[in-house]
Order: sequence, then C-alpha cells, then structure tokens
Amino acid sequence: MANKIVALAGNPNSGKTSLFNELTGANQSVGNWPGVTVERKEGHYRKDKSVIIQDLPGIYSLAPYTPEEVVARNYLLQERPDVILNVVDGTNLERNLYLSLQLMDLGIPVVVALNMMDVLKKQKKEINLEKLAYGLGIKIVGTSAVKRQGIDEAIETAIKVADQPAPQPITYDPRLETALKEITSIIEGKNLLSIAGRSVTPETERWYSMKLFERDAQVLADLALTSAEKKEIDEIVSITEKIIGDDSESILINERYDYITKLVKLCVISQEDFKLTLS
Ligand code: BGO
Repeated sequence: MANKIVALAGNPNSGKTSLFNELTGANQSVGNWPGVTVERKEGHYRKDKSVIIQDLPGIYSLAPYTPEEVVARNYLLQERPDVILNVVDGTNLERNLYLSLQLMDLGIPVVVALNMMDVLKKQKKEINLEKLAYGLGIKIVGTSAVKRQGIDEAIETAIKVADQPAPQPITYDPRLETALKEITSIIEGKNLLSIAGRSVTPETERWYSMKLFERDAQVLADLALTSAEKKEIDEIVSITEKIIGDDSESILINERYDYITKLVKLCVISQEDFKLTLS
C-alpha cells in the first residue's frame, strides 16, 4: 500500500509541535524548506510507519505575505498531501477556524484536531464538537497534546478520511458565489505554469477562483490566462465590489468571519452563560 501523507497545519501556538512530537516520537527529521530559513519537520507515525507526517509552519492564513504562509501554501498546492490534520486551539476558536475555512477550500480532505481540551475544561467551557463538525462538514476530534489525549484518534480519523472526497466548501453571500462561479467558468481546465502537467481541476477550481477574486498576484501569474480573460475576471470582481460595497479581500474576510461567529455562538457553552440564563 502506498504511503499516506498527512500534513499538520495550524496557527502558531495551537499545539502543532506538541502533537507532532507525540505522533512521531523519535521518528522525525528536521531540515529547512527550500530557499527560506523556515524549519521543515517530517516524521513517521509511531504506530504505522507507512504514514508520513509533514509538519507545516504555523500560519494564520493562506495569503502569500509571510515566508511561513508561502511555504505552507506552496506545499499544499504543489504536493497535495492525502489529508490535512488541522490543529485548532479550542481556546481561540474564531481566529483558528479562519484558517480552517481556507484549508477546506483547497479540495484536500481535512480533519480538525480540536486541541487544548484540558484548558477549556479548566475554563469551564464546553464545545459541542458534533455541532461544530456538522457546521463545518468535516470530522473533529478533541485532543489535549500535553495530556496525550485524543492524539491517536485524531491521526487515525485523518488516515481514514484521506480516502474520502474533500469537504464541501462553505457557501457564502449569493452575490459572491455568483462571481466565483463566473470566474470558475473562465479558469476551469487552465494550465498551471508553476507545476508542469497540472491544471485547474474540479477539486481546485474553487480555491483558484477565490484567490483570483482576491486579486492574488501569485495565482494570477500562475494561470495561463489570455489578457481578455484577465480583463473579464477583473470586471467580475469590480462589479461585485460595487454591488456589495467593499473591496474583494474584505468581502471574503467578512464572509468567513460572519460564518465562524455564528457557528461559534451555536457551539460554545460556558458555565458563566449557563448561570446567567438560570438567574
Ligand atoms: C509551552 N493543552 C495544554 N494545556 N497546553 C498545550 C496543549 C494542550 O493540549 N498543546 C500544546 N500546549 P506548541 P505550536 C509553555 O511551551 O506545540 C502548550 O506553535 C511553556 N514553554 O506545551 O509549541 C505547549 O507548535 C511555558 O506551551 O505549539 C506550549 O503550534 C509555560 O501550548 C504551547 C507554558 O504549543 C504551544 C507553556 C516554555
């Protein structure tokens, strides 16, 4: 059976290193990502050596602004691991889920390891994992990396999910969705200049459409588009900006945060809230 590649992705301080160490034990190698001084760690799952775990740098977003974001994003786009195990700090849910929503748009299966469950317990907070999983449309496993809880379940869930289709992306404001569909119809099947022999596929077209909507210069340069096609995309983006009344990057940021805020309200119960409703 071929090796499975699990990429560990998450915000800085979400507990990714702790989880990686627990998963791999001594089976790890450390180097640098090509061209940058960002540490690269890879290892094998200690219970199944055919599973390769690729630790990605801690990031808040898949924008191409910091060296860490560039490394993580290029790896996910070019290497396309079998599954992403997204480590989420449960005590900082909104900020962490912002990355999760972006990872879900890549067309790669995703599982969330909802970490710091022990801290949440101390804070007398509870997250309804079933509701959260339902709201995101992906599997979620509660973990505590320092207490060594839930770690094997998280990776084993990821290994199973690796053979399943990628998650259905969250759908946003219909005006944004219409723009994304229009961009998709222009770019489907287009060749990617950065990866020989690869093109925009049904799995990746949403990601590329979203990035073009954000006017991501790297993606624009990567797609073999004619100047007429580029102009058409620019018009779609400009019209949508006018209709919604915001710039395209902010439209996407706000849509993601609105979705997350509503979801978190439904899923997080604090004992303080419970006392308030009783009094
Ligand atoms: C320090 N529970 C708790 N309670 N802590 C956790 C958990 C968890 O589930 N997971 C991780 N941590 P990284 P990134 C530290 O280092 O794995 C802690 O950036 C300290 N250090 O132990 O490094 C973990 O790789 C001194 O905490 O995260 C670490 O994603 C005092 O969260 C921190 C207190 O974990 C970040 C904590 C000298």
